[in-house]
Amino acid sequence: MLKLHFAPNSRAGRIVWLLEELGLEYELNKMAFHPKDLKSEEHRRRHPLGRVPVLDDGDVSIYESGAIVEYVMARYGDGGLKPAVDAPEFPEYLQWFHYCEGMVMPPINTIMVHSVLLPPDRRNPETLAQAQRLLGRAVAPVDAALEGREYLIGDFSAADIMLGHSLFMANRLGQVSDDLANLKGYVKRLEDRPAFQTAINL
Ligand SMILES: N[C@@H](CCC(=O)N[C@@H](CS)C(=O)NCC(=O)O)C(=O)O
Repeated sequence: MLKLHFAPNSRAGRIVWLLEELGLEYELNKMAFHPKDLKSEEHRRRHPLGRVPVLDDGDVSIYESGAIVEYVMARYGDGGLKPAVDAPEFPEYLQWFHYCEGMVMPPINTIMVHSVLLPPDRRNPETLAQAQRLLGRAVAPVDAALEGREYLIGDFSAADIMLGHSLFMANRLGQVSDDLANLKGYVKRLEDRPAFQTAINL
């Protein structure tokens, strides 16, 4: 059985969300989002940086949320949540799938570090403001792409699990302006999905 190494309020939620959307069975190793669990010797054997998510599948152990999503879909997805390679939506699917870790998560990480994780005396307001500007610029094209669409490529896909999860996090951090009405509505639609609710409430 698939075993997911998980911590709440992390990218590991993407994998729970995916597994729930696909109706797959899995076992959960729920750790605290705390160095005592994530930086333990046991977890560092699974992930050298002591991060989540990590997925075990028999002899396979794999980390990087995007890679895990691709792995699960390829081995167990039965062709779901992804357009066919020759479908017109395929390039855009790839673009938004990778835009998540490539363009949106880097400023979110910096915002987290300089507004939540570091003790107040070590936070840098200039670094924070620069990351907020970068994130604002990164999410604007997503808002434009969502004009007249329910999901990123029309139908719900794994690109929504990747990028949608980041946009949910950005919104929760108060970083999605009310002017971005398409994005606000999109995050709400994602939040209404039962599989998303399961992932976020673990
Ligand atoms: N690019 C990696 C990022 C993994 C990552 O940084 N995970 C965070 C949680 S969202 C983590 O484990 N942080 C713990 C730490 O930095 O100590 C992925 O997509 O899986």
